Formats: sequence, C-alpha cells, structure tokens
Amino acid sequence: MCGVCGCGTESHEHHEHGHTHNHSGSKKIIEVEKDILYENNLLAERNRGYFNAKNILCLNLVSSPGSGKTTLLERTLTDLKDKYPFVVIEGDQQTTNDADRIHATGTKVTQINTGKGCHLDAHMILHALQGLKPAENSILFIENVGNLVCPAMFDLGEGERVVVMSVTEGDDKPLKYPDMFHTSHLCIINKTDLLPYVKFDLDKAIENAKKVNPNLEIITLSCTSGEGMTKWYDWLKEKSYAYNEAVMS
Ligand SMILES: Nc1nc2c(ncn2[C@@H]2O[C@H](COP(=O)(O)OP(=O)(O)OP(=O)(O)O)[C@@H](O)[C@H]2O)c(=O)[nH]1
Ligand SMILES: [Mg+2]
Repeated sequence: MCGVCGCGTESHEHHEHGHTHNHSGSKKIIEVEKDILYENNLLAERNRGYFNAKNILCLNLVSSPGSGKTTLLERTLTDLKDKYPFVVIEGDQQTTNDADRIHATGTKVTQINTGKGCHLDAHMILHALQGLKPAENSILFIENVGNLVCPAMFDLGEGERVVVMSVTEGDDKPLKYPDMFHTSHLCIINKTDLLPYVKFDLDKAIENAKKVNPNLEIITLSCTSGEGMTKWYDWLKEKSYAYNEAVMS
C-alpha cells in the first residue's frame, strides 16, 4: 500500500501531493477509519461508564496549539483547588512541559505523549486512568493535543467537550473547522485582553460558532487579565452540580 495516500498501488510518484495515478482504491481508507472509530467508541463508552460509576465529571479540552488550554487550567486549578478535587490528563505529541506546569499547581497529573499521533484516543485515557485512579466525585480535565481537526473524531468518554479558541486565531475558525465546534458543548474565546490589538470581530466569531452549532454555549474571557473567569467558574459549578444530580437520579 502507498504510505502517502493509502491507495493500493505499491509504488508510484507523488509530486508535492500531485497524484498521477487512479484513486479508485481509496475506499480502503474509509473502511480502516470506520474500524478505528468503532473500537474507540466502545472504549469511550467503557470510560464513560467508569466516570458515571465514580461520579467523575470529565471535560475534554480541545483547541488549536497555543490558544491557552494549559493557562486556563493553571489558573482554574489555582483558584478553585480548595473547592473541588481535580485531576488532569495532559496530551501532547512530545515533552512533559504542560504536565510540569499542572504539577506546579499541586494537582495530580499524568502526561500522555502521542509521538506521531495527532490526538488522544479512548484507549490512551483508559490506560492513564489505571495509573491516575481519580477519586470519586472529582473533576477530571483532559487537555487534548493542540489540533482543531483529528481530536473532534475521537470520543474519550467525556461528559463535556470544551473548545478553546483565542482572538489571535481569526473569527472564521468555527466555519473552517466545523466538526470541532459541532461536537463541543462549550466554546471559550480566550485572550480578550488582546482584542484592541488584533483584527478579530467577536460578534462575528460567536455568530460563526452558533451557525455551526446553535446549542454551543459561549464564554469570552482572558486567562491573563482574569476578565470573564468567573463566568467559566460558574459554568463549571453548574455542570458539576447538574452532573451530580443526573447521576444520582
Ligand atoms: N495575552 C494573553 N496570552 C495568553 C492568554 N492565555 C494564554 N496566553 C498565552 O498563550 C500562549 C500559549 O498558552 P498555552 O496555555 O500554553 O496554550 P495551549 O493551548 O495549552 O498550547 P498547546 O498545549 O501547545 O496546544 C502562552 O504564551 C500563554 O501565556 C490570555 O488570556 N491572554
Ligand atoms: Mg497546553
């Protein structure tokens, strides 16, 4: 199989992705992808069952690289550590940088390095949970690999998916990467302190996000200045409470 495009032909030339051969064999790619997602979805349900049984609120933080996921966590964990028992799973292609930052807040954390992989999957989370052993009633944050495409496809068993975008990325991102915004419950628009310096139409960004997902909740904030952080904390409190109620009933 060709390692570049996955077609059945063993050897042929790719000129900067300008394919000169017939792509009728590309059906195979779709079959493989379906199988991977089927297996992932089974394991995600297993994780979800574990979270329900232990009354753990699990949040999957997704975004493009650098939108502020770790900064949001650092601030949240520092501000709320006396209120909730938190645990964190960090996902990155390489390094333990983000896990080190979370560890510095005094929170229990595990790092997953995906190597060549561009997303976390349910199997990785299952393994991480076996080591992490989160306590009953805790809040588990999973910081996914910075990538607005692949993580959208992989259910990890989370209760809430939170997409973080920042004002330096452009207000058209929800339209360009619709799957991520379509599958999320909350959209945080971060770095509002930079709004005076960048060309970013906040109303347009919200309109674009709602176009893709009318049910998407939106919170605008700045992790740096702290503006809007209480809206996020209120949301977290509400979800934590709602989650507890739902599981108890
Ligand atoms: N001005 C400003 N900068 C911010 C804000 N939040 C985060 N940053 C900066 O943005 C950069 C990236 O932040 P991170 O928290 O590492 O982003 P991330 O999403 O975790 O990045 P990856 O894990 O690599 O995907 C850092 O330099 C932060 O200091 C904010 O609200 N305002
Ligand atoms: Mg990070």
